[in-house]
Amino acid sequence: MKIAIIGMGYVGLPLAMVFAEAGVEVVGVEAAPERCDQINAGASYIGDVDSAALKRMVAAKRLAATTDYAATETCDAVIICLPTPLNANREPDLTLVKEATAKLAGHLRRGQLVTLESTTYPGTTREELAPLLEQGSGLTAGVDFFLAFSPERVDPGRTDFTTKTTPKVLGGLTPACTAKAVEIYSRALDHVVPVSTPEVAEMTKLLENIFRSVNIALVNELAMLCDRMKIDMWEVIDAAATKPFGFMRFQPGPGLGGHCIPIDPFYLSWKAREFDFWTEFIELAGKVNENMPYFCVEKVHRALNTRQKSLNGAKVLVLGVAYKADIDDLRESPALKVIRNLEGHGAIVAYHDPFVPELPAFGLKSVELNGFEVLAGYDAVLIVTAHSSIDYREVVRHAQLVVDFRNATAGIANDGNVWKL
Ligand code: SAJ
Repeated sequence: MKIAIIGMGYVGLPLAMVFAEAGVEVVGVEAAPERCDQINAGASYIGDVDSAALKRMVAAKRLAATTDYAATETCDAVIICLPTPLNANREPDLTLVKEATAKLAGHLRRGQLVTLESTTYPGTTREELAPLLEQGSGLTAGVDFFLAFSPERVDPGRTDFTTKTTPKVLGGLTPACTAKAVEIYSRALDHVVPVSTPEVAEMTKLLENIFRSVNIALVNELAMLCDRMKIDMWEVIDAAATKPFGFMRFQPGPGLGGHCIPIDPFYLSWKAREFDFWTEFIELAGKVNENMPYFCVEKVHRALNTRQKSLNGAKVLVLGVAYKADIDDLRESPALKVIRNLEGHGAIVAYHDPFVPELPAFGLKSVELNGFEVLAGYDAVLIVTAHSSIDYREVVRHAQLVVDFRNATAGIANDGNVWKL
């Protein structure tokens, strides 16, 4: 068996490795020549892919990368793993997927399977990809070639569930397309979950991520209420989490970051309008989550005020700017909105993040904590992303004032110098 994977990013390269390690020959079709060179040299640029393992697959001629779509012609399957962002008007942007599909169509062969893995609205596979592939090849989807959707479920940095071990949903244009996708993916993945149509598979991924966005917004809204009612929301969540059934812990924070949760729900709300349907939960969750960076800055305002200090002119250190703990990804990070908002109020902002050496957009470099003494020189230290490598006991011990948006200081005794979201 030989497969092609279009897009050697945080989804495509791990998937390529799983197929290669299962004995399948894989060709990665990647637009960036330098990435092709790195892959062919066995040098991984994706945290979840070990360079030594990559080098072994390349040496065994089970994995190679190219910019040339002609390489797909000899493959049994072609899997598309490309970004699906929102455009400036926060509408779905399928440009990359459509351009790749049009290029692929010129090389499509009878009997091949094409699978889209990029998160998108229900109907994309049938309404957008099928016509593009048919027009470019003269072949008919579901008759001459197989077509399916299979949502990616990659969580970068996670080790308990990996690309190989996470159940994989597959929905084909026809039952034969689904069966072909099951045959191909079962060669490499531990669990495949066939569903009846691409739309079911497309909607499955959106439900998964909207579920998170809405529940995070719920705890964010209750955190703002608890702030006003002087109730410790973190204690409430810990107590609620003792319920062994019917409850799932989510935590308030400074907002939603990442390339999935802040983006994916709006693919569905956009499509829903075509059906005269308003996805109010998605919109409301977006509004609540988008407000969190501003709520957090207002909290800093109040904390400084209790020390007769104004935000204007205050020296503020932000601890953690990545969008979530223990990774280096800045995409949609709420920390960036917090910093911009603080500076807008006249604060003098610095940051420390062991994973992010600099923030060119702000002209900032991560400051070294060394012995933590440096923290005493700031009017406020904000825990925006709680990387596990930082000793928060030392932070509380040295900082004049800590505003903790992640409950990283839970259980650490303090002299009243800690405010929590
Ligand atoms: N966040 C909160 N409170 C929470 C959980 C998350 O404020 O209780 C924030 C995070 O700080 C982050 C954002 O939301 O800024 C997103 O966090 P996330 O834990 O959802 O992490 P992501 O964005 O990496 O989501 C990915 C998704 N994976 C895929 O789309 C394949 C998501 O479906 C996974 O459920 C999630 O990882 C996960 O469980 O880690």
